[in-house]
Amino acid sequence: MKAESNRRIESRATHPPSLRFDATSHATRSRPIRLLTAVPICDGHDSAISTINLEFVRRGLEVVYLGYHRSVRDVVRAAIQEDARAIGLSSYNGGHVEFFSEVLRELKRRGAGDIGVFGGGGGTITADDAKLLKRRGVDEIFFAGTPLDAMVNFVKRKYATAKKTFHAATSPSARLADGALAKCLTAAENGDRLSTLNSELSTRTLGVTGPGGAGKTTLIDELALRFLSTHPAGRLAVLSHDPSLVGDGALLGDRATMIYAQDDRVFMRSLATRGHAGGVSRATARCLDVLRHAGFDLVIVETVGVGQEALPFRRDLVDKTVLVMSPDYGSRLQLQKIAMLDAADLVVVNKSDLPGAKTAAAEIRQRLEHNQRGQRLIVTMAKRHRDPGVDNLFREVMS
Ligand code: B12
Repeated sequence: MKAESNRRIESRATHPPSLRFDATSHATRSRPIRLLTAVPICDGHDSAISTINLEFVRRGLEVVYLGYHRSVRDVVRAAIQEDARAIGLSSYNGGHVEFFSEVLRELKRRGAGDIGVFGGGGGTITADDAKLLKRRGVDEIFFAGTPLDAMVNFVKRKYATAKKTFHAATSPSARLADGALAKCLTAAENGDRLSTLNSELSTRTLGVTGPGGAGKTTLIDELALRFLSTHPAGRLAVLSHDPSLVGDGALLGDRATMIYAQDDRVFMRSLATRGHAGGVSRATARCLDVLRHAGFDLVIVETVGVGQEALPFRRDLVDKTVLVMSPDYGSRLQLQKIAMLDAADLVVVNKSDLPGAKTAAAEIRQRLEHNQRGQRLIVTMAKRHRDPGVDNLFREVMS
């Protein structure tokens, strides 16, 4: 089975799918500015950037937060995949001259010199360092005492329009580079016209949903690890959602918890729901189409944290669905009300080290047996390295 699936994947790698997108930009519609923020490697000072992120979101920006202790490579890969207009770095470890400069170099090396770079770091960045960094191409350095308002105004002025716009024309025979794919996804998200060809290749799609805090992102990261190690030539995409229901801003934070998904064979994209309730975005189906046509072997869609009534995956949106629950859902009566327990193909009770996990698994198993739909229950502890429960889940997903 595994050999067969690997053969299929390798043949895709040698014959990449042909793909063409015709995106016409509706320049008049307002779209949130997307930024990527991060704290450099060997630096755990994340309190400044956390405050700044929240203000950016409150003022209508979409902020993909990569977290702290991040390498140049991770920062640049993420900014390109997310089609961010700019990277905001918060640096306190004293290595800012080297780190900011290396980010600029790596962006240019990967053909993404249009992505802006700015940042701050209290009193650790001197005025002379800031001058040097600006000469090298950094757009702005903010010093201690700068009001948040000044930073927001700078971002809205400086990054109001994308420098490089996507029109069309990816070579039909070439596998899309991250940057071109990212621009296609932006076009799909913005409702631009797309035309795709050559849809005969099949991509496995998996939908993962569940309440906030159940451990969906960690579980997906562990699935990514297993995918990468069992499919040496395979490519994985993750489409991850966070809410923007009130206002235009959104904090897209799933990358900050990902470790294994920071790999060159993984393409991750964060989507804000942009006013759409129910767990995914209006653009999810279109973005999934783009990823299917781009020839990924597996695409995992992670919803926002959802409640009892949510059924985020339309009948044909994904091939298989997983509901991730933690054992603390409340009483047995609560279980009767969770709609996804009727719809999911696989149900995972994660955090099996928590008290009550055994009872939870027994109650949920009984609930699923009552459905008589052959739904599988899997018990996991995703935070544990090499958890056998996650191994089982991976086998079920790939079967
Ligand atoms: C809070 C703090 C901590 C907290 C961090 C909590 C956290 N989770 O962030 C704790 C106590 C954990 C800590 C630990 C350490 N710290 Co400390 N810490 C500080 C401190 C006091 C304040 C930094 C801060 O958050 N300021 C609040 C922000 C909002 O204000 P600001 O810095 O002025 O930033 C403004 C602008 O620069 C701008 N800005 C900042 N970032 C960004 C990013 C973007 C995108 C934008 C637009 C703007 C922007 O926004 C602010 C607006 O006014 C500084 C000293 C100082 N006064 O700067 C030391 C300091 C940074 N720490 C220092 C050190 C040495 C350490 C430790 C190594 C100590 C140790 N031996 O363990 C550890 C390392 C921890 C780690 N894992 O990296 C040194 C760094 C020295 C250096 N680089 O040469 C400093 C300078 C203290 C000192 N004088 O020695 N630290």
